[in-house]
Amino acid sequence: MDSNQNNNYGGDQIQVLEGLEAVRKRPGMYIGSTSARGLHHLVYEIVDNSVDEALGGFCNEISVWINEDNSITVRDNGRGIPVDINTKTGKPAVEVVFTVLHAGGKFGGGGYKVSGGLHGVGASVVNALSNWLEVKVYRNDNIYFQRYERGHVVKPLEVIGTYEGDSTGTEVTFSPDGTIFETTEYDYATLKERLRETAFLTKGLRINLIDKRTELYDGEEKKETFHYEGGIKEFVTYLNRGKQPLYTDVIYCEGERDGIQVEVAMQHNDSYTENVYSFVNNIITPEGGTHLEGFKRAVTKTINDYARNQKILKENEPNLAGEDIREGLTAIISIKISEPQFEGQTKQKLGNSEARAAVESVLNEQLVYFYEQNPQTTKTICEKSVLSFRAREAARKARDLTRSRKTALDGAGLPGKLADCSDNNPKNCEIYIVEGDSAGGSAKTARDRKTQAILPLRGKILNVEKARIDRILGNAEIKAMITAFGTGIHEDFDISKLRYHKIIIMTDADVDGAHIATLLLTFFYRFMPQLIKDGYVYLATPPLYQITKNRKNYYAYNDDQLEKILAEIGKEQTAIQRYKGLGEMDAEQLWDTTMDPATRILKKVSINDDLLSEIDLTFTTLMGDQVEPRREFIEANAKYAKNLDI
Ligand code: TSJ
Repeated sequence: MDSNQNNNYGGDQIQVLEGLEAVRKRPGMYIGSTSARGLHHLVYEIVDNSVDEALGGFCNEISVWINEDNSITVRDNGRGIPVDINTKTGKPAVEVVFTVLHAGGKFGGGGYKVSGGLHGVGASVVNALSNWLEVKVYRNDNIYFQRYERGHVVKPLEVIGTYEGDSTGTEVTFSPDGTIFETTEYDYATLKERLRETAFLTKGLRINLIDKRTELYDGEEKKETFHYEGGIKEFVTYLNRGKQPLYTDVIYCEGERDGIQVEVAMQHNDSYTENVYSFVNNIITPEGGTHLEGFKRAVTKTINDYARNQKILKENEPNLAGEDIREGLTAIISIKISEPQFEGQTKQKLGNSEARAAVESVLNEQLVYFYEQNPQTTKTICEKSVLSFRAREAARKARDLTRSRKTALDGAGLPGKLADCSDNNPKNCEIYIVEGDSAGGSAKTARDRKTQAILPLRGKILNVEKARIDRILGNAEIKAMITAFGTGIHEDFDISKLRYHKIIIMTDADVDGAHIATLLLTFFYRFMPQLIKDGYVYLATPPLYQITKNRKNYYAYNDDQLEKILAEIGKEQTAIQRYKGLGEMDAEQLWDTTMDPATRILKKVSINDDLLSEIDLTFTTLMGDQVEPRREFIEANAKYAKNLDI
């Protein structure tokens, strides 16, 4: 048995908190949403239980099947969920797991189960949101079986057979309820990436994914296996794919302090973006916490010590800042701790102070050793940090200029090209970022002066993916946006200072327009990601066609609409105009079609950050140096592109 097991299993520990009806009434409260994202979360909820079993050392293989009817089967080779009777409820433990909310979290089977905070709402939530769910437990030489429908037990737990050998385990199949989810179709690629991440974090664990929807693959099954003996070290290599690493080794440290297991892997690439992800008991901690602090402290201290010893830093020069050292760094910090405490509003920040000390101590010791053994690599890191430091110094002046000086009353310091709105309440205000001075002119005439501000941009803005901070902050268009928004950037970023609650990108409906929109989104994502996360960023939708008949104008935003309108009004005596750009519309047309809040179509930009490697890689691929990955991405995604006017 695992020495970290400190929660002996006892059926009596299970607490009855709420009925499953509450879950069906407000599914979003339990799984985030009922969109495709929520649908996929059901799988992770079930798989995480098997991963806990693996973390306890009781299981080394998990298989996930997407069945032909989009039901999901998860099977592991662990000990099998206990079936003995819980004295409080008089029911088998496995039944309690599936029918009582929060019951799952009260079992302390594995040594490192995440209790409280984060996920782990568990199997009962999946059960409540499924048409039906079946569980088979291979334990005590018997195969136990139970079926549930919409969370309710259909029959008592029964033994349906015996099995050969020592292959204990648990198998669960569930069919998500189509009356609850917007879609019930699983996406192979989404599950694949998430399961791959799970495998990276649990080295040695084998995860199989099998798609039985053979019609999708010319009659074949699709199957893949994820199994990484290198664990997070291989994860870092994977995250850096499509980038240029600065040195060949992935730096790897591992150790234990105070019963806390610490594992860190890292490698710099030649970009300017920091990609540091922290995990506690295999669960991502998006807001970091003490383990991340320990990591940052140790890296900053040991690199500064090395740079001074080697005289890369002169005596009179100040220390390198942590962010300089982490420029272009990809890293994973993964700790296992038996009683994690989570803090903060969303309970996503690790609070245990002993975790800070554990990470710091393991790293201080092992990094110094690595630097001694690998002087060339370490010198490369120091030199990259010094360059970043200099660029940041140069940028500071530029940045001071971009700090908004506008008070509630005066507009001093705002960019000259900005036509600001008069309302002082950001909630009522929106800013249109407009491609080109001519469209900017029409937009200024068209707008509602009280609530709509216009910022015209000349041509293509700088690609921030390929530039260092000093050049970025020296760029006039970027400066204008930062000043107009009022929030500052990076560590100065303050969402409460945002001057407009809608930031609307308005570009031509052609490939150049799409490119400019992508450049803007890259800038927002890298420098002000919270703008997107909090839902302040939108894309305007200008029409593609104007149809005129009997001096009446109709607008179509896509080809389907065009067909519909033509069918309605008749094709005869119409002189259809295909808009090439916003500049072809006069102010009134622009208002009617694109800017009038009563009739316009706005698309809200959102981030799905379930997969940590995906968005970063998308931006790197689309905006970075390497041509071949970009070509592949475009070919793979061409099927999603609409309204291309090439
Ligand atoms: F949560 C769940 F029911 F959905 C589920 C749990 C689904 C799947 C696919 C697997 C599991 C699961 C649970 N795999 N392994 C376990 N292990 C236990 O629940 C377990 C086994 C033995 C003991 C023990 O003390 O003997 C304790 C526990 C918690």
